Amino acid sequence: MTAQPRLFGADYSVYVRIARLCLIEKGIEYHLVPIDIFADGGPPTDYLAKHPFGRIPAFEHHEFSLFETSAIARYIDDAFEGQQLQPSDPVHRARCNQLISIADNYAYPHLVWGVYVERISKPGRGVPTDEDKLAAALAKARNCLAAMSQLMRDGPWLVGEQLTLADLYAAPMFDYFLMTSEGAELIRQYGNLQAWWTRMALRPSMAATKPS
Ligand SMILES: N[C@@H](CCC(=O)N[C@@H](CS)C(=O)NCC(=O)O)C(=O)O
Repeated sequence: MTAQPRLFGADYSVYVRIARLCLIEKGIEYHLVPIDIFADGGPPTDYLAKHPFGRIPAFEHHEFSLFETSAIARYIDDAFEGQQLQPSDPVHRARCNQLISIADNYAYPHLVWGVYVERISKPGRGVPTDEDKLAAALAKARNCLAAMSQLMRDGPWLVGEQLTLADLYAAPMFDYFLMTSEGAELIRQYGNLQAWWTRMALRPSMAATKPS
């Protein structure tokens, strides 16, 4: 029986970083157990017992094991003391859940895979950028930022006055996206998102989880 929760994954992973941000913002000590999902030959076969879909992260706390980051993040917030990362009133909670869903379904595929991976990650591995895919992803990214900017209004955080899971979901995705010149240029068109990112990037939790 382990006292500290265990998170299985790698520091390059957006979703592992989301879970780590939740743990750090709550002030919870944890073990990061290295699992490289993209290693030659895939992850260790016994990892599939923790995550049958073979993704990262997986999470364990005492005898309880969990996969899927949205469940992990909410469990961390609900099961531990510390600052609440989910609004308690229904309107703000719904907005938080909506932004998490936007991050999962639109920001992750378009900002991270469509833009960052095509523009930076693939060329870094000697694989040419698929310019058509990049152009299509940039159009979707523009749509994503416009929607988020509109939902966020004046901030300072994505859901008003309180840092929430929505911020911790979006930030690792924006971090990769904003490494591209296209991403850096696009966010300048959305003053509230730009100010949010400046605020978010200064948090010690972001520095502590920066991919190596
Ligand atoms: N729905 C999963 C997604 C997790 C996910 O896609 N993780 C990525 C790393 S950021 C991964 O494991 N990718 C491996 C793959 O696609 O095979 C969650 O919310 O935890």
